[in-house]
Amino acid sequence: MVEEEKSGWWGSALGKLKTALSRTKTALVDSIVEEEGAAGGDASASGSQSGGSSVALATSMAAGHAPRPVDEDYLSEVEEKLIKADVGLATAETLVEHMRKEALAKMWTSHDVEKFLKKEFSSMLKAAPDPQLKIGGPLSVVLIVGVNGTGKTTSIGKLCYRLKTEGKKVLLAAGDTFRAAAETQLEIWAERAGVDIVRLADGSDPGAVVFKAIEKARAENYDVLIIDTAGRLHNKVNLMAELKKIRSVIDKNAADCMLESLLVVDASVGQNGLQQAKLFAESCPLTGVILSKLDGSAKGGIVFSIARDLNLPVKLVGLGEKIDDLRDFDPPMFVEALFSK
Ligand SMILES: Nc1nc2c(ncn2[C@@H]2O[C@H](COP(=O)(O)OP(=O)(O)O)[C@@H](O)[C@H]2O)c(=O)[nH]1
Ligand SMILES: [Mg+2]
Repeated sequence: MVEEEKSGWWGSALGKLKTALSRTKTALVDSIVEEEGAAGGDASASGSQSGGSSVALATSMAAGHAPRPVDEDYLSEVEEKLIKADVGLATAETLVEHMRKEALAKMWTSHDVEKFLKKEFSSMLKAAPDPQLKIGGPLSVVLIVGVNGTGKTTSIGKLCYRLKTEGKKVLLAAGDTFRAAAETQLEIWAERAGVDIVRLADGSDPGAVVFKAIEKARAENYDVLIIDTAGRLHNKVNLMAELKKIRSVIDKNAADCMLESLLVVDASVGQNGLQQAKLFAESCPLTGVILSKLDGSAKGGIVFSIARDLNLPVKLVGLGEKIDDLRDFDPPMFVEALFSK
């Protein structure tokens, strides 16, 4: 209830966030931190020696459960489950490697694994830059890039609505001039969110659209300019060259503005999204990620590989196709939710 009040108009996305988090919790924590009954092993074989573990062991045995002892079989299951939950191969291997020595020497149980994962997940997210969206100054520019179909235009629509609700004067730039339908789609979102848009003739140079939009935003005192871009051209080289050009128009004409350069990653495509991200980051320095479609089948572990492999913060998460299906990403809350009972 209190959470609902605090969330204000975020209310409807909150339920979807909880559902997404519980799916991630199942894949990333509950399936790994199994108890003896679920694993079918023998609790007495654990002979837990470490101080914390013996207390935990006694407590859960009293409650009729026994934590599972950690052995090589358990460790390889952990690795497999982490990979299935989308944390990525390198991250899964590193986590299990860190765990192995201590776990075997100190006769860890699944309780120790749980504590270890909580600490590691939390520090991975802490190590990435600040997840808060930076909007401020006389004009903020938000550049949105990403592969076709990841959810750029939809995320822009939601973000506009959010900023408009916060009282900001928002302008959109229809920089995906590759397909007329893309510009029309953005226009529909602009109308829904009640914000203005700069659209030039179909097939115009996106650099010209961005130039025009910056000019208008300055002349008419907009607070935020959000730029949509193409996610597919005739080939990748063209696309990356176009993004570089857009970026240089921003750097030349809006160097004094606060800039967010956000990559939209579709959570449901898993680790493929990471490869895409690396490619985009080469042409266009990024400040963060919008993780879209976390409401689908995604298992959410990708949040950790984005932090660890790309050293980027997830700043916003997309939870559906509606205008208010977008939330800030809050790392401590995310980790707490994964380990809540
Ligand atoms: N379920 C769900 N669908 C989304 C989300 N974001 C975008 N979509 C859908 O994904 C499809 C592609 O989105 P679009 O914004 O056109 O992608 P773009 O090509 O990157 O601009 C559309 O059908 C959107 O409705 C999300 O967070 N959740
Ligand atoms: Mg689009």
